[in-house]
Amino acid sequence: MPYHYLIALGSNQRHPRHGPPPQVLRAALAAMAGAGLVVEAISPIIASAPIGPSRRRYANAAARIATPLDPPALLALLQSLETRFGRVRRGQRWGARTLDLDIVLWSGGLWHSRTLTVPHPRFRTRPFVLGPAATVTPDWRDPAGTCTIRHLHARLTRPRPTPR
Ligand code: PH2
Ligand code: MG
Ligand code: MG
Repeated sequence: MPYHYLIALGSNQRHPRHGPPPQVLRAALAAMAGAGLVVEAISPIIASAPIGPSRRRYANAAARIATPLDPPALLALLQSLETRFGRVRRGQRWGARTLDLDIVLWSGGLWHSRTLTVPHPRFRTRPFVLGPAATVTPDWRDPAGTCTIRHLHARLTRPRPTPR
């Protein structure tokens, strides 16, 4: 298994069979394993306030996986799972979704192509990604900087000194 990945999972819509968002994430992790990905570590599932236009709360989690697939091949697999879980792309950015599976980091460092950028461009400022990630990949580093996940998470959650 040449590659390791950090995957962020999100859901803010119930699934007719699996049920509410936390159950969707549990079923998605089982489906990832069923598709041949080696799921090495799973974070707790958290509830988070929505960022963006959708008003429903999210369930979020993170997983560390191993696979021989390169980033575009893994993206295709994750998107097929999103579709299998009934995700409908309505063309609205950040619309409500039954399942979102994002590649956040991989062991190969930086990846950039027309359809995919790794690290995920917004992961450094998202508590709902860094919180779960800090439990499964605390020592992984941001390849575009020097910080570990643990450090990025601490920086985000540290209370700011109040300006005078
Ligand atoms: N995902 C988004 C946009 N906003 N907010 C939360 N809390 N959790 C998410 O997973 C999320 C979001 C786009 O993928
Ligand atoms: Mg996303
Ligand atoms: Mg996505």
